[in-house]
Amino acid sequence: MDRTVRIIGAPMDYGANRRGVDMGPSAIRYADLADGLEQAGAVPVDDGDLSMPRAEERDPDADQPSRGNAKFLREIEDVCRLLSDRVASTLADGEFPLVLGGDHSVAIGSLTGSARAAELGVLWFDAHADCNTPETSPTGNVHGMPLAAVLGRGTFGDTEWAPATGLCESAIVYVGLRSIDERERTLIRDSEMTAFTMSDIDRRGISAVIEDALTIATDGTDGVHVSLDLDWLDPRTAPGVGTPVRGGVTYREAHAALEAISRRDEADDILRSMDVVEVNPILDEGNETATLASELTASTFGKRIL
Ligand code: 5AB
Ligand code: MN
Ligand code: MN
Ligand code: MN
Repeated sequence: MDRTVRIIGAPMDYGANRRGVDMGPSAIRYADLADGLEQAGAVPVDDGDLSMPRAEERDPDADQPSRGNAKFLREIEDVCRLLSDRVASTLADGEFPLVLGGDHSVAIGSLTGSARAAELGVLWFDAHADCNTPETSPTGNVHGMPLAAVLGRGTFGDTEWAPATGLCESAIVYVGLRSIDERERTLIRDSEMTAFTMSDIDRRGISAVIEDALTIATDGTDGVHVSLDLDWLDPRTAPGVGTPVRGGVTYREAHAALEAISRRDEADDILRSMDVVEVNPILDEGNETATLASELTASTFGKRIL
């Protein structure tokens, strides 16, 4: 399949505790992303990076959306509006949007953009559930809120972009959760989303879990968005992340999962958009987390050992 993959850098760090994760796009590109995509049979086109507003330059008196304690929400909304348009127009041109974060708040832009013209399922690979609202968040960091934001939970319901058109709540599937805040647990239980935790992977194996996840994410949808937070992996394998949690998937399990997606995609053409987020080169060792991000992306697009 000669698929054109448009690489969109989103060096956002407003949603995490700032600094470092904004260098993710460069580090992932440096780790031979374009080569890997070519080896997977795709045609990479690099769009460069979206420009980020500098908080220091903003008018301090301009209206901040008053949504609980969500930090830098105005800056994040501005960037995500741009990103959303970029993702939507990439899809309209028949190309595949690949968003490089940046922190996970960029998913607000990629998901709203991708769901604009399709019923969308989501595979969310993460240690965390990322469904706090400004009211429930223990930190105020928006990278812990993107799913609540696009579903319009809490005060996110007052925004003009939520709930995201086309986003299919019952086709949102978490894989690999192991760190959930108390009120996220309630939100997940009361939602239509499906959550596969690390215990599910322990008991059933990654291959069985990912097959179920794919079936749920594709049920009644036109395509799937893959959101890959590198803290999904065990921190021994992916040390360059801001919020590491012990007990994540191994190198092999991660590859097995993303190769399974590419096989399903070859059969049924399910992949629609993707983001790769939370790589923090300052915390990394020898760019190994960015290298992993690059390799896992190539696997998702069909790069094989043989
Ligand atoms: B990540 C925490 N749940 O809301 C919060 O890395 C952590 O995008 C969020 O998954 C981690 O701040 C966000 C405690
Ligand atoms: Mn995340
Ligand atoms: Mn995470
Ligand atoms: Mn993180």
